[in-house]
Amino acid sequence: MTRSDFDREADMVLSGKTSRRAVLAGMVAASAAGVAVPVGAKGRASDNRLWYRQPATRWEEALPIGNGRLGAMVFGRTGQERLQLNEDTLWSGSPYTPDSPEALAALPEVRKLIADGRYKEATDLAGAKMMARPLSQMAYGTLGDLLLNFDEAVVPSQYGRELDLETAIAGVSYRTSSGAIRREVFASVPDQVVVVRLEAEGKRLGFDLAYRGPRELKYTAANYSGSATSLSPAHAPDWTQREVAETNGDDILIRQDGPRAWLITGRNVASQGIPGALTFALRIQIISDGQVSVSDSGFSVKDARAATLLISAATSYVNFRDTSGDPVAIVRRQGEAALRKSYKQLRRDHIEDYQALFGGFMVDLGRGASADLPTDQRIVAAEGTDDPSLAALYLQYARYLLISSSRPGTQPANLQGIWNEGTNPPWGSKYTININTEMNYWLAGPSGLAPCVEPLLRLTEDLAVSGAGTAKTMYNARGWVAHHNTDLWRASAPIDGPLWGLWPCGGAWLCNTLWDQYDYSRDPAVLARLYPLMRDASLFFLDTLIEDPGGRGLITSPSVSPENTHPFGSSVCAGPAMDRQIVRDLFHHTVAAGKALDRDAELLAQIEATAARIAPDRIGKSGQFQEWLEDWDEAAPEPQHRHISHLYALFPSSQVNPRDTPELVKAAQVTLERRGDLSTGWATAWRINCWARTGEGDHAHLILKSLLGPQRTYPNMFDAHPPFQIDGNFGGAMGIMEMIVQSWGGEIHLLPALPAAWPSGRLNGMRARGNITMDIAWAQGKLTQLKLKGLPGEEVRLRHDGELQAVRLNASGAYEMKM
Ligand code: FUC
Repeated sequence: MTRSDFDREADMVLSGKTSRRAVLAGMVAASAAGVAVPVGAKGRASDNRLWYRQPATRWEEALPIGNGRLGAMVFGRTGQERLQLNEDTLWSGSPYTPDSPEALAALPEVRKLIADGRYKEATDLAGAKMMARPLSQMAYGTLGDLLLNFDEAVVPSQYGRELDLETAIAGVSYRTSSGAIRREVFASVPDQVVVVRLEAEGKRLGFDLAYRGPRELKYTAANYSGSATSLSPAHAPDWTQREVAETNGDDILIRQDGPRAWLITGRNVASQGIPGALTFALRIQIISDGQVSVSDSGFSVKDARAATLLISAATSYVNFRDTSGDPVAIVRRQGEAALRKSYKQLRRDHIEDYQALFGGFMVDLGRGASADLPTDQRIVAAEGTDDPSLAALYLQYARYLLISSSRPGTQPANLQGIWNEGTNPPWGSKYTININTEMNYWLAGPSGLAPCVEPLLRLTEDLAVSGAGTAKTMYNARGWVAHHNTDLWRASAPIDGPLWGLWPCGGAWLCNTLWDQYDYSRDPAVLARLYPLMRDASLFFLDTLIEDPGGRGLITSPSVSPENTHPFGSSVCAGPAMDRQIVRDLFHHTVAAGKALDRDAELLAQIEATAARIAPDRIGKSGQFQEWLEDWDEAAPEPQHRHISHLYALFPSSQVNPRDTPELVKAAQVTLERRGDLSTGWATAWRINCWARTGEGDHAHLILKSLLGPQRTYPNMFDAHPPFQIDGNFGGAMGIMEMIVQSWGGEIHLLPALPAAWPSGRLNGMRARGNITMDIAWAQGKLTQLKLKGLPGEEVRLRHDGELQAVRLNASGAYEMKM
């Protein structure tokens, strides 16, 4: 781009014909009035935005942007702007195989100790012989901070900061004595760069750029002490006790890379004795009408009316066994390619790409009194007052977060999506697959984000490779297995200790999650990739399920009911309810998929026969849904434990449902009552979904209110476990949809758990299983409109107010219900 191109563009600003002066003036006036900020927006601001009247002081106030791979937290500060950066493959360590070679020999004895009721001894033996070596997995780390130190210390007025979910752009605007300032930041998928745009009216911009590497960002538990929480110590995050991992970011080198770019390179670090093997590169390119000076030691812009920073980043990660990539070549290529586009073009291409996913889905649950308050104030008010449009915003924000953290070709959303400030994040910011990773993807199919699931499918394909080794080494079994956690290197052995790790169903639950997602889109290409994963996961259970000595059917052993201690001083047991439910689903899905593809008939028959022999669910003496094969629930030491693993059958599965198994639903309600409504963020979200499945909309809504309040939602609307964990955002969003529409058992359930707090509303673009898109509206609690789109001629079964109705889509695949 030539200098004159740039000048012209600087005058045009963002939305086309509007002059920069007019846009800035309008924005500042609007933000002062506490209303619309979006550039180019006409009329009232969209409700799809987060906005604030002050800069972020702490990380949980900063606003996340991301393109699935690159993430940034934008603080919106006025003297020194901070952009905290992430790249989704910057983890510690290198390819490793932690499977214990001593596990197999110990397996029969561990099983026998369990069968004899000697649980503590079984735990000790498994702890000594079966656990991963090393005992912990690798951690996801930060890429460091970019700091923009502005020349002038200003006292800003008319300050506004926002995240526009319609465009996926974070904006900051304020006025100084010499004019208006505007910044925009977004992460582009088509151009693979984070773009920062700065504009000034009246005055000239000047700033220095500084980089703060990961090592300086090492933080400890103390950083979280301010988190609002009423959790009991038993629920407090256990990561605080862990040793602080070594930091990423050794050997940082900063140098000039051409006349207007800076190149920063470094290496990841060793962790738990696994050496580091990744190199990373971060490149910052500047385009400005001002004076730019770049050297090995400094980077500054003076006297500019506008400036654009193009930030590219990469590591040498190729896949979980290959770290031979060339990140410097990648960031140069991406940075130079982006340079060929004008700012306006980069922005337009970004918005077009983003809206292809975000658009077409609309939710309106009504507008309450707090709807026009800044987002942080609405969160504070949410626990006490109904704010239906905050619930709608929460749902759209979750969609935004998934689009921004999980795109075809990237890593899946981890415990923090892709946003992580430190080098010792809670639980390593890994993939915890005994609930958290699965929860991240529940909303994808229903809310029209099927393409965002691809990274989870690819991770599972990797795990089927590493997990085949684990199955052979630890269990001498065919197929593949993954336990309760995995990382960038797809480690699949049990970690942390038997209490948490000795659980063989992580891979199977991933398969079930992928099947459910497939069932929304029915994309044959996904089915072809998924079937072999499910089949081989099934093979593992064909080889390892054992007959319950009490004659109740087939069970897993050893296992745990995730992370919950039974009355015998351990969690280690045989045949917990969740395992039986997960394996039953896995077997049924495998058979359905294999038949659809006309594959492996003999094996499928064996799987089907084995499925029928799995020990059934049981109701205990208090009328509760039994968590274990034995009726231990009453005596378990943590009756309000956050995991509700045995209710997997109710949600996300539909093995237990009000139509077919009302007695078990009643038992599930007894269990939900005993467990209590409040828990960690994700566990609160799971409870909402379960209550919605039982048809208790008001109860689900009551819990939702606590999720939306300041105990469970940070000012930037990130879910608080606490600390920040993204699963609650995704799971809570799913819970909101489940109250309005459910899709299970071959039927679409309309308004199955509508809370009184949302008497009127509309949801457009929601999906049901079978690739059906629907628009639904209601008023005074009654259905007023239903439109469906799907395959021409297809029959769709609708359930509403207890009545079942089969309707047929017309020749163009449409159906409209007449009220
Ligand atoms: C499981 C949960 C914790 C936390 C961690 C990441 O271990 O029990 O609450 O969410 O995953």
